[in-house]
Amino acid sequence: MATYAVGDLQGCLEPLKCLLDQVSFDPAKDRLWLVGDLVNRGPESLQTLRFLYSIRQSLVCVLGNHDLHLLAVGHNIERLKKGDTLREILEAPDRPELLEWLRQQKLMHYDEQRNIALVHAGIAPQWSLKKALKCAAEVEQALRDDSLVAPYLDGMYGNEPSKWDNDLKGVTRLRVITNYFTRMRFCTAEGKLDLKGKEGADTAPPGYAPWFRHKDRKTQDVKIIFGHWAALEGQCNEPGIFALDTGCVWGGAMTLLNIDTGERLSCDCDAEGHAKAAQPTPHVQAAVKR
Ligand SMILES: [Mn+2]
Repeated sequence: MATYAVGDLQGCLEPLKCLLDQVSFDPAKDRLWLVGDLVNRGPESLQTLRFLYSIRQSLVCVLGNHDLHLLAVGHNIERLKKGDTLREILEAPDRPELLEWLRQQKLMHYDEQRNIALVHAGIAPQWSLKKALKCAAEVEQALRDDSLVAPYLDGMYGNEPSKWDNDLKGVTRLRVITNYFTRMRFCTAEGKLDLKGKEGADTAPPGYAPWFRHKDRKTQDVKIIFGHWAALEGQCNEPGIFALDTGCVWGGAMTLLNIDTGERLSCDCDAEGHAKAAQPTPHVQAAVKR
């Protein structure tokens, strides 16, 4: 039995299958962790979601901003945006079960035995592990609650308030939690978010830094696997922090990490997010271990 984590899929099914083939992934024995942004932008969002649903017993999955956007559109709260490739899901006969499965997923997974956390964007530097799990659970409960899901998705959009405060209430509180887990890249040491910057780790505005780089970050003793930040190109040079978004949908690659050995494989993609044709062996990158 092996456990793998894969970076943002964004509806790119070919590179995912290429990677799973390379490790002879067996859903009956192996486990696959996904950092979220399962759909959107890429060529096969519906087929990707159907494939994941078919192996759902073998998955650990956290939600990304694109997955939450799909849920908001699916609940008639938000409209499709330019560049979205989600219509095929919304018009699919199996839309109800796919979206229902999606909204049961978490914002944060923590594997106690391995001391590894899985999140889409990151964990707020001022939050302990316990605090982060508690905050994630607040959003997860709202998503699963038939009477709270619509107000949550409706209130989820927006960049303000830019900083956590224990006294925040209602959907505002849930919005800030969601922004940390699914959209964060740069923040201050106190956790004030800058949600505009999308470039590399060295492009932080003055006073800001990548969330994982703050010296007093309270989850430094926890390994963290995350996606969302394609400009990092899978590298963050921070012990115990594993960046897996390598921009498959932008002509980059999709990355798979064997969680227990630290071995990484990648599958190169073309500009449309398909696996590049000639790819006899994926690149085996340097093992990344703490
Ligand atoms: Mn994302």
